Amino acid sequence: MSRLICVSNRISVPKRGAAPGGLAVGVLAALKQTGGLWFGWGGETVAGEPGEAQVLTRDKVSYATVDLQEDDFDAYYNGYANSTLWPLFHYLVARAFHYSDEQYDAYQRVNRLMAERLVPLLEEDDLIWVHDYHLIPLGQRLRELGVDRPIGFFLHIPFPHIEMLRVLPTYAELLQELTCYDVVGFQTEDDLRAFRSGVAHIWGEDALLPDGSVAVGGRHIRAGVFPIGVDVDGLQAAAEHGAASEAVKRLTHSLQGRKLVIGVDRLDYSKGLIERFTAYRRFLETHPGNVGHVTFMQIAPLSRGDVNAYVEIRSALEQASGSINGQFATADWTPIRYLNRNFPHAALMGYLRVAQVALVTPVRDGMNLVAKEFVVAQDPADPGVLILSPLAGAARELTGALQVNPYDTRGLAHAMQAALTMPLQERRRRYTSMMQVIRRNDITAWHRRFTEALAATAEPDPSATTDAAPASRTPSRASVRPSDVTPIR
Ligand code: ADQ
Repeated sequence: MSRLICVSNRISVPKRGAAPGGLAVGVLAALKQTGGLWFGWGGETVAGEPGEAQVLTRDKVSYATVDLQEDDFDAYYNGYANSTLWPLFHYLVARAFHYSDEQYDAYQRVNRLMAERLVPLLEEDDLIWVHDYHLIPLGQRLRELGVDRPIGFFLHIPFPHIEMLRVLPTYAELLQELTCYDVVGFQTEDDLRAFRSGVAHIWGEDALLPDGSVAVGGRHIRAGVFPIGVDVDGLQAAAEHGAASEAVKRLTHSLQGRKLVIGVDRLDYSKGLIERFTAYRRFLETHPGNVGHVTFMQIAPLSRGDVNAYVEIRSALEQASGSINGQFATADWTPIRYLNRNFPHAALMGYLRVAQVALVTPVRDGMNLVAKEFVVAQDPADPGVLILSPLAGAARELTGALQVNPYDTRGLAHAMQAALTMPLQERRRRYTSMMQVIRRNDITAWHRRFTEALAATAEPDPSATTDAAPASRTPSRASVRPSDVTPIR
């Protein structure tokens, strides 16, 4: 059986306490089931040329960490990855987009370094699975270094339609890099369609094959939808256990019988937190019977604190929560509890279980695992209600949620009232329908479907185009012919 190699920007070596994030949760769950190697940045920067990867093995999983060069890190991570690609892919160009050639060059250098440090660790039968927008060029760099194994790429965040993507000066290179993989995976059909719009823009409609794959430069690339899921049984057990913990008991005791509305998100402008706070204020204003009877707890650990847009959103949220509390609080009630902290996952699941309502209202999100985690955490006999943005990938699957546009302040306020007063029978019906799809698309289904698709590319492909060179996976760079850019940079 092939060994699975997962590659991501940042890796979570056990005990070092990595920041939480959906990608880390998903990759670790996959590797714990199959065994294999997780390769990525270990969190250290160095002044000179970074050395070889350091490998540490725990149980079935090996963790290989590389250092990054100090001078490149900021431009690669805070710059091109998180101030260019992140806002662009979330359709938030006006809010936070910035482009610089220097940052793009650093992004390319880091990808080259990662490829060079990964190659010595590879074995003959490996399947290589690259994760997320930080590492889009990695596949092409590995091919240039002679790697001939199947290489797949999964994008955890949304993929923008070509009309948004081509705001990026380097969009043609980005599409070319994606077509160097054997499998390219997205969270939803919408993302896949958007990718196909980019392929058609550069290579023409003929490059789009009916089964969703694309044919570029004589190569056949499987492009598909692989919605990420959660470990249902593990999370259910954690939620039950967490709900009985001292921490959760202290929370419920402090609520004094009030209903709990909860939000759990990394502090990120894509998560719709400002809009959510505004809607909660509107809810208290327009449904005054709830004043003093509902508590909204928003957990939002800080992330990407070196990026300006994140400093701004943090300060805006502090201001908004302070102002709402100032307007409505009484001597014995605080309307918003706003916590910038990480919690052990079991505690978090316990908090989700005791909440009556969850607000998952991103203005754009690849999937959003918290939406699925909230549903799984519920007591089936008395489940809470999920209010979900239709702009989250999860909305495609969780049709049993109350779906409201995150910018619709009045609609969100109404939904909060409807959720808090929803009859038990309707809550159970919605919960049951959502659990069915969450179970079907759980974390095991996600990595099994992806790795099977990747392994299948190691077999001879009967549907490959006739001009394909069967012995080589190496794509031809000359195949990029965008209509409105010069491909040579
Ligand atoms: P994220 O943007 O990080 O992930 P999300 O999918 O919600 O968003 O995952 C966050 C994870 O971190 C969840 O498992 C959550 O429980 C955990 N978490 C959040 N706050 C926490 C806290 N305070 N303490 C402990 N744990 C916390 C990216 C994409 C998403 C996509 C995922 C997975 O942006 O759209 O769903 O990857 O592909």
